Amino acid sequence: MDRRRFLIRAGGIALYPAWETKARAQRSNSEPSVVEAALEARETWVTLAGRPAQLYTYNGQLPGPRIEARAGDTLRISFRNSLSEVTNLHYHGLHVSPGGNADNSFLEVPSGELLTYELPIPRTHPSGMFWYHPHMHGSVARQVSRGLAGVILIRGEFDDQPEVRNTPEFLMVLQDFDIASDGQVNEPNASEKARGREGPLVTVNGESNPRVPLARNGWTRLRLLNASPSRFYRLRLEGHPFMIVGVDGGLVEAPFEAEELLLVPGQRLDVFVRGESPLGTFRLLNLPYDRIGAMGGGMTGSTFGQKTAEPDVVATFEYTDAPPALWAMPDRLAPIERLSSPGIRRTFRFGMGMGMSGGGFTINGRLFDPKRVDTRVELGSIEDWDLVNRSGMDHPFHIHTNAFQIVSGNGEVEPAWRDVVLVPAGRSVRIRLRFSDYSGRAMYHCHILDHEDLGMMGIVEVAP
Ligand SMILES: [Cu+2]
Repeated sequence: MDRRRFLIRAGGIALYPAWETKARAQRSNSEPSVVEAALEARETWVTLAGRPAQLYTYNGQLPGPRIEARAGDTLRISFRNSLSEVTNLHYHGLHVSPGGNADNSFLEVPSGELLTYELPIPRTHPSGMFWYHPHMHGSVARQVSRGLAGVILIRGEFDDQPEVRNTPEFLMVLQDFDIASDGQVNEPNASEKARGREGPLVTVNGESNPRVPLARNGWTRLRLLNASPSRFYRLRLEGHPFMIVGVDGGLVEAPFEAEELLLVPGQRLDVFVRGESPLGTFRLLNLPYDRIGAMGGGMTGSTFGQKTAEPDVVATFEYTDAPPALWAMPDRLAPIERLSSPGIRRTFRFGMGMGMSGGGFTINGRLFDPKRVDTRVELGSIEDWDLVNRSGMDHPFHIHTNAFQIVSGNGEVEPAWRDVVLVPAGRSVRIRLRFSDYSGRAMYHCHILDHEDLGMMGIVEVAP
């Protein structure tokens, strides 16, 4: 057993860095257990897209080790910070406590120190794809851009169904990097940070254009995560529509087909691909998307947000012959509760004061202040939040602890719970939130991580 396998153990589950996985069911009837994992953030030379690069990793792996658990389990994560700078962990999308040693983004782990996070996952927690990454204010973009990200899968009834369990499943963690010829990460300048840093090297699980097998006469399940600091992915798979079964941390009510997927930073998608073409290869393309709009034109020396002639190839799917396994996708998955219309409505305006007069990256005109509560809500209450973006750039909004539903404004109105929503430039999106189970303080922010670091973040306090 190598050191990595030895270090990473979980209650009944060995965690290993394989990205092909099966929705395992052996623990479906077992009692909730404690899932233990040891994570160490450290600077490491790794092979990135076939070349050496000096990155930040969890346990030397890119992305970090996959952690699997079920609703009702407790995650116990012994985290060691072996970086030469302060960091911490956020458990993106999990509905767990934002206080104590749980998903508490106010915690800081100094260089050389150890902190044990303990996250009891409610028995009612949805199954889905979540992820962990640093949330150290001011350093989030830099630390994530150097590689710090890992997947947490919560398994549930859907995964336990024999057809789903027997479907090949691939995790695809999308990260982009800007690496110099000496293998060091290039740090962006001020205007690149203002736009949100993007690296020209697009990777899936640390590889450039990996080959992914596609089962002929069967389904292939893809679990996609955008772990990039700023880059949007607009994905199309040649010759194959996607069957979307889940967004962010849960299943949709009714699976639906889409020709393209838009994945903004922080978002996850759970999709199935029907393999019924002749044997061959098909490219997963990243199509142009303009997230900066009019602003980009005023900035020199940048290709960000501009249309390019040739789309990037993110991965290449290659058919493998397999016994027929094209089961009928159910019309209905989990019913999504419709939240009743609330009495409380609030407005959150994204602001970008870019000039000499300052202003910075703000929500409702204010820069993030860790000592200030911006929004006070009641435990158990339902609220509508209007996210207003009159700036010239798209902002993906994320809130910790509680997922929300989209009411109107960006076209994504199929019933689903989400924890990231794109608020396009010049538009407003209304979301409906319920502050369930946990009192305390949590954060909401733009998930373009440079914008978050520059101040586009606020604190909500849930009163018991
Ligand atoms: Cu933003």
